[in-house]
Amino acid sequence: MSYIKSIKARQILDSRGNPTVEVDLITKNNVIGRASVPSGASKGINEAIELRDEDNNFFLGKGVSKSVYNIRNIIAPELIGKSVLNQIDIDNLMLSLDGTNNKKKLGANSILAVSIAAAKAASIELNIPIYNYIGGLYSHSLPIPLVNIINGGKHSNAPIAFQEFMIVPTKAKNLLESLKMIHKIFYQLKYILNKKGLSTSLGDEGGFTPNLNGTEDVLNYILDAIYFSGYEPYDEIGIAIDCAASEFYENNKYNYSKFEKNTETSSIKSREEHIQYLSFLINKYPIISIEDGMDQNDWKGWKMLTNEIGDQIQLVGDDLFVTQINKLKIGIDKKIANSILIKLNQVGTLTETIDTINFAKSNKYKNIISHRSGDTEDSFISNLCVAFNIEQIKTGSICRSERTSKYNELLRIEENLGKNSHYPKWEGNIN
Ligand code: 2PG
Ligand code: MG
Repeated sequence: MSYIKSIKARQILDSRGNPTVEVDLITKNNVIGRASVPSGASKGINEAIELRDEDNNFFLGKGVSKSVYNIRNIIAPELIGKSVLNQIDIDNLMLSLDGTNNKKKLGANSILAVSIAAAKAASIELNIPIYNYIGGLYSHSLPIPLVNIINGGKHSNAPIAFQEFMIVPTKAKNLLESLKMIHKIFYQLKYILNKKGLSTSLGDEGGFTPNLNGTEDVLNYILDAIYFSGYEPYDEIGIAIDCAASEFYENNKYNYSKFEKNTETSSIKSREEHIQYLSFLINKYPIISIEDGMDQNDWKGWKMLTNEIGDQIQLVGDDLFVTQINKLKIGIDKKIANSILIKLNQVGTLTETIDTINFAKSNKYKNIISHRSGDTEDSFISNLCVAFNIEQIKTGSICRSERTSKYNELLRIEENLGKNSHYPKWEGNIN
């Protein structure tokens, strides 16, 4: 048996310079599983609670010393001596120690750091890759990346309401070829922006943050970058958008002007007008996926959007489902959206995340594994993708190390799998 000998917890910095939790879980054989947790900016209201110190004299209230304290003094004493190989027991024990329905007592950040560290330590104990430990012997498929190239919304100060504009190689033969295509388009876009005298500085997820004239201007620049790189829109490269609509939903309206001042698309739209606009966009541009097109509480709007375009493109629930099975169940019952974004820290344990992934799969909803806008060098999500042969990953731009750590881990996994690795083509409707 591989027993847990000790658990160390500390504060480290995430990609925005804010403190976050890192855990080293050490077994009797002196194997170390290390994990750190990311943090969102545009959070869903139903996410599991991230515990922060709220002491303005320490990292502007963003310290996580309470979380570290909880790991050291509440979680560790209970887990020490237990087998590291029983992930479900470990996670359930932490759930019962917390005892709340949103992990507000111990903090989802505290619980998740330990949960992932345990899985990593277990895989080292067994001397098998993390993806095999979690997923079993049939874990062999790499995900298609949805790569962020323009950051708007809460992730930058660019005057664009929609939060993320991503490009998606739909028919590459492997991950490296996907990244090569993305690289070409990314630098083509940088060249075009530069030539127009626009900023090429980067936002929170490593995409550009130019002062463009609203949504269609952004999409036109991206389309130019795709064409000038020699690729066919739709056929070779699709566009994915995360509207993060909850961030500009105010008084039952979609208020683009919250982020956009004096742009061509700055406006306040009713639910119907907003849906019509999204529908117009997917007809004009090679958009294959829209995430959080509607506000997290606007179930009526979500239903209308799904009826309108759900059979044409991928509609992803992020803030809507918050990786939680009970929320996803409502969506499935009401036939709302057709895909779910998976973020471990929205729910807080590996076991619950796997439950949600499996539930989505069995109901034919697509899973997309995701980073957070504040992230760390931890590349666990890459292993989670391969563990369950999940076809898509969203982990930011191809620059900034907290983003590339995920792509680099996937490249290592692809190499490790060798001739048994599978790389999917984009399935489903390409608009
Ligand atoms: C999102 C995420 C990740 P955040 O909305 O999908 O891109 O952003 O981590 O800020 O919630
Ligand atoms: Mg989102």
